Amino acid sequence: MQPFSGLSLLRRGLSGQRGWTQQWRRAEPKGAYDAVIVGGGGHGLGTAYYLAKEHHLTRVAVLEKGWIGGGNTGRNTTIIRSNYLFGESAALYDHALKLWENLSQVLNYNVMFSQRGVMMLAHTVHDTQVSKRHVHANRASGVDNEWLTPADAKAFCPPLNIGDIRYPVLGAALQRRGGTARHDAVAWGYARAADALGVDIIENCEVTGIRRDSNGAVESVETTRGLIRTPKVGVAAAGHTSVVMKMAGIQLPLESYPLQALVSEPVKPIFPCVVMSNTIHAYISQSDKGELVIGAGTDAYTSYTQRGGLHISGHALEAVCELFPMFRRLRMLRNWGGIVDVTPDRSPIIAKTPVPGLYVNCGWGTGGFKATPGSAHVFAFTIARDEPHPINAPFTIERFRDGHLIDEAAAAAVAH
Ligand code: FAD
Ligand code: PYC
Repeated sequence: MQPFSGLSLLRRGLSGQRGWTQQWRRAEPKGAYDAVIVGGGGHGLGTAYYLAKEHHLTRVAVLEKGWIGGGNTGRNTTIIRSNYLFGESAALYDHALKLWENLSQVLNYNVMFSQRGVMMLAHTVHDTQVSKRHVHANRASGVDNEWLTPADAKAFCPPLNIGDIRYPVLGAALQRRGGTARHDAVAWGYARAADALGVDIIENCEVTGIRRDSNGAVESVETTRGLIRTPKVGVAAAGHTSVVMKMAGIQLPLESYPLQALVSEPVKPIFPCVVMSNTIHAYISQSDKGELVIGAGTDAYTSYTQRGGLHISGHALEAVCELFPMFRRLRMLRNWGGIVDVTPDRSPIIAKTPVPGLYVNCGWGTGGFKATPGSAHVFAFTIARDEPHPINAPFTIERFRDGHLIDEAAAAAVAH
């Protein structure tokens, strides 16, 4: 879209925005594609973009059962960091963090990436030991992370109460390169850039079946808008991955839980960073609109309903009020939930599957937004070349059989 002068912008606004160009075409499904991506969240759209941009596969469709970014991509609390424990994870999440640093320029779309720092609080001796272990491990693998005393933590985030509270702040791990981004801008930015490279983005198109040929390889997908032939299907369906994979006869070690978040009424800029507390199950930042963005833990029960138990968000709010007493009188405006797909080791699966031509990107649980560009980048490589990129090579399905787990339960930060 061309930049508008102030007057022309006003005129266009008053005329009901007639004349504004659509950001991506409203594509009709074709009969055949070289590759089909199931799921129009950040991971699926990003994968289609990198398939076209880096692997020159442009006969690609993204099939989305609802609207672009209407899944977890548009429901998350947008925390971005790469302070995971193991080398495999640090490589994956830091690959993503480096891509975030240039994403607005690369997509020519402002994803509002803000490296305001992510501070993870320690409230117990055990927390302190675990956090320090993460700090040392991260620094050893070249990922920034530093240990702060309670006074340093308060200096970094002045609203923090480090006084004599039920969960005293014993210190914090700070990743200064961490921060937030505007979640739906990420979906829209990738959608627009992929569309410009010829990718068809097809909304309101649910995949209902995956057909295989006599050799067992992927042949086509059945959708609510007709049959589409393709030799390659990449599934990036987050909380509904088990349902989609079952269509090809594959059972994955995934459990789907509701995870919820809420926002307050907007207030002036008051909160300078992101603060997370694993022990208390609450995390908080302030959006550019001024709302406090607050997240809670997962529900205890598996479910596909996009709402969580009220007591879970009540608990998170109590914790936030204890840590930041100045927020006690703020009103909450709305809350919502998303369905997160959780693996036994809390690390994702980005891999080929036993079905030739079928690839899966899932298991991000409560923490896949931060990985969006990196995950999409290596998933596109895997689909295009039919082999994993070195970064996602450890994130196989087989690890749950052969025991090469990547246990990131502590780094996942949200209890699940
Ligand atoms: P999604 O955005 O969910 O996209 C999957 C898409 O697949 C959906 O749009 C869905 O409609 C579509 N789909 C499903 N089935 C079909 C089908 N049969 N046919 C066609 N389409 C289908 N992560 C972080 O890193 N930081 C955070 O702060 C953070 N906070 C979170 C807070 C909440 C409340 C929630 C719910 C999640 C949070 N996450 C966070 C996790 C993060 O949102 C997800 O891991 C990430 O967005 C997953 O992206 P995705 O593109 O894989 O999935
Ligand atoms: O993975 O950092 C994270 C996160 C924060 C809130 C939900 N997930």
